[in-house]
Amino acid sequence: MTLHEKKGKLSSELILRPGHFGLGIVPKKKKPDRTTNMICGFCSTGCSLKVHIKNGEAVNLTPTSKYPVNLGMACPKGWEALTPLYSEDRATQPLLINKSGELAPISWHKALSEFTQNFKAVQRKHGMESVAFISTGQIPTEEMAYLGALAKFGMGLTHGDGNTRQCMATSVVAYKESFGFDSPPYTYQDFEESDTVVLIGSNLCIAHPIMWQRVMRNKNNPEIIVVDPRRTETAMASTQHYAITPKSDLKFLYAIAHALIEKNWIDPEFIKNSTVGFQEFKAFLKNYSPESVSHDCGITVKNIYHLAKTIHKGKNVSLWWTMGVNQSYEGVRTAQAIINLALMTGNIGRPGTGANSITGQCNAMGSRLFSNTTSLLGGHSFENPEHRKKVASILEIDPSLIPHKPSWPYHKIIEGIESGKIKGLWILATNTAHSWIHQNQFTDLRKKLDFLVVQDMYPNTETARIADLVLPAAGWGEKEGTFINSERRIACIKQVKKAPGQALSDFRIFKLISEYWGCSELFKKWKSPEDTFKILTQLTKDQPCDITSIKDYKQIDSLGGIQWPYNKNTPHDDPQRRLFEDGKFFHSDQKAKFIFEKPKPLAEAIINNFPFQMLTGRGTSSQWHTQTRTSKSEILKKLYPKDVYFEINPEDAKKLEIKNNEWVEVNSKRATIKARAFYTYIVKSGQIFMPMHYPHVNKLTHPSYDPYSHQPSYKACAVNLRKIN
Ligand SMILES: Nc1nc2c(c(=O)[nH]1)N[C@H]1C(S)=C(S)[C@@H](COP(=O)(O)OP(=O)(O)OC[C@H]3O[C@@H](n4cnc5c(=O)[nH]c(N)nc54)[C@H](O)[C@@H]3O)O[C@H]1N2
Ligand SMILES: Nc1nc2c(c(=O)[nH]1)N[C@H]1C(S)=C(S)[C@@H](COP(=O)(O)OP(=O)(O)OC[C@H]3O[C@@H](n4cnc5c(=O)[nH]c(N)nc54)[C@H](O)[C@@H]3O)O[C@H]1N2
Ligand code: SF4
Ligand SMILES: [Mo]
Repeated sequence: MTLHEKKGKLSSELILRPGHFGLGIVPKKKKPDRTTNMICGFCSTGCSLKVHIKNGEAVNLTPTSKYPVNLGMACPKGWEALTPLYSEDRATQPLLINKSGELAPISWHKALSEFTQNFKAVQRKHGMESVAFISTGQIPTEEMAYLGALAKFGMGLTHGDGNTRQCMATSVVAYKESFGFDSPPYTYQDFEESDTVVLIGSNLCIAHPIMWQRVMRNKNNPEIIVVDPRRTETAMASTQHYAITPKSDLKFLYAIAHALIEKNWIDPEFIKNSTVGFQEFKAFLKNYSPESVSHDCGITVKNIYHLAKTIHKGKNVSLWWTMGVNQSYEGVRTAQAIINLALMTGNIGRPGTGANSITGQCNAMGSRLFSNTTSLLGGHSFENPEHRKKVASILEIDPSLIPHKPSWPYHKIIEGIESGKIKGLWILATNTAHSWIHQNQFTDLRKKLDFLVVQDMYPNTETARIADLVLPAAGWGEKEGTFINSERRIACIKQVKKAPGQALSDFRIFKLISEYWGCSELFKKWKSPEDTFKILTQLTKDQPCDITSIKDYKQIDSLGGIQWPYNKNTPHDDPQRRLFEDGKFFHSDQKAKFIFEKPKPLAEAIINNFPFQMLTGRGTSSQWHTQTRTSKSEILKKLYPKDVYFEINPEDAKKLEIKNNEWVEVNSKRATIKARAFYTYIVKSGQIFMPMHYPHVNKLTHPSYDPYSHQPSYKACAVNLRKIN
């Protein structure tokens, strides 16, 4: 089968419903003793899966039919969620680098002693801040909070960040600045209640297939508008596709705002009552008429007005964005340009509306509130003495243990390795050596570290292979806790299988580390994930994310997940709740802010030697990130191309005499790799697209970042293509 055929086949296989038992797990067809419902451990949609259990072990699963998120549906990854747990290459014992430079098995006692001795030695030699951690949006909130608290209050670390920096940091900053708190306002019901759904830099059909199903269930015959340089599967199913020039979103969105004002298609009442800064924004927009940006965006003036008119005609317009916006050198202002459109047209706080950032990983939203990295537990601030006092008092710890400054973001930690400031690194539940931008830099820098610990389900990830110490972790399905999905819904995961060999849950590993480090006293109340969850609910008191009325896991299960906030003031118990229904935001004046800035040029423009713009992102709905989990399923493997490939417009390929499926050299200023050419009109001439799931892609990407969120600009670098012979 050619790549083309494989991809074509894929779109028709995207969604599998209950009753489709083609995708099962090993072992199957056993009648279960019981079933239990839990949230899927891949994407942030947060589908509920009913796991079938026999003799205490998971034997199969089906999507939960009555859950308000997925309504009985799951995508291929969800159906195959148990398979990666049974894979033979699971990490089953701790491994330590030996004299011959090989990772060799050791006992947990030895592993924990090595962890403690080595990191303490680094701190003694290079200072307390010289050990850092890099974590994830893929472990339960309780584990995330334990890690952040252990690292900062127990081990005395200052710097730690999550892979969520690669993903959600832009939205976090955009919301904080515009609304006063990191607060995606929507509920998934909005997908069905909109009459106009605008998706910006979001390939919902591939990356969030069940959210896409919610759009498909919309009975209003909605306009579906896609703003994406590529004619993606989502764009193909849209009613209007704006194939803008990559990274011209900011100008494009300003031109839409300009047109809305020019035609008086705005909501003055909402602007007056609920926002500040509109007059300044209006003055700023004078320079961004559709005529003046049309050329740069690659969209005709007529079409820019057409989109503005469509937004005006819509009664309930929802605007959604994902990585095409966030992963940009000017992502924060772009996200805020989307927020501005919702504010000026009054499309927020009502059913079917909103300025809605879609999250990526299963618990990225838990990490946003509780990772204790750039913000203090519960969405508090490290710099604020009142916040430190409050958190210390709830945790019953000495306030002086809480650092007075937030962590460095991910790229500063990496730069810290380069400058010799970071000498010890603990990486968990993320695969930095594959997913981090400008990957060669990280692998080179690794040599500068005195001690690298990797905590993962598998000992053979690109990052685990270069570690000094590997700690074997239990995965989703082998432990308990909660995730928070994109629509702020808190839901439970359960233990439905024993972890293999000596692998332990991250929670248990943190507990053991706190004992070996000598700080277990701080965590005496953190006995189990559920005890920890109860402490975390207290930390949210009086915050916009206040969930002090959630009692326990049982209540969460019985209500079909609970969206934050949930407290004595929560107006109703409806399973679908959205924010800002009263037109009041989280800033002290209760108003949302119009925030804007002059667009900047691309960090790496295409030039003669590197004439193609390379975009990256998700390839298929059956591949997950660096593929440590999805590559374990023989079924999922059938749904995507084996070899690394790039999409190329056939006209460009023909000019370069590149044949379909041919191996080609792709080079950027940083590296040269080989990949197969995949002919498709999905990409325009002058662009190529490479999926992130293959280990080569980030050798090419250019390390540039948004200045406010520090999110890497994964979606634009300049490359050249060369025939191999
Ligand atoms: N199957 C699958 N699903 C996933 C994941 C996965 O690995 N596999 N990962 C999850 C995670 S963590 C995340 S963050 C989400 C990501 O979900 P998405 O953001 O939807 O996925 P991407 O493919 O990264 O990027 C979306 C689109 O951005 C477009 N784009 C590139 N440059 C620009 C630009 O300048 N402007 C605009 N408007 N668009 C641009 C790309 O062409 C691409 O189609 O997916 C989640 N879901
Ligand atoms: N070029 C390019 N690069 C990108 C992107 C892009 O669009 N383009 N997208 C970026 C984005 S949005 C993201 S989110 C990142 C994702 O990048 P990563 O976070 O590196 O990707 P994953 O493959 O999900 O890595 C998760 C790791 O955690 C392990 N793991 C899973 N569950 C557990 C657990 O419970 N405990 C422990 N200890 N380990 C566990 C898995 O085996 C795996 O090794 O990639 C980023 N990189
Ligand atoms: S859409 Fe996301 S949460 Fe739902 S089954 Fe697929 S991977 Fe899991
Ligand atoms: Mo992500």
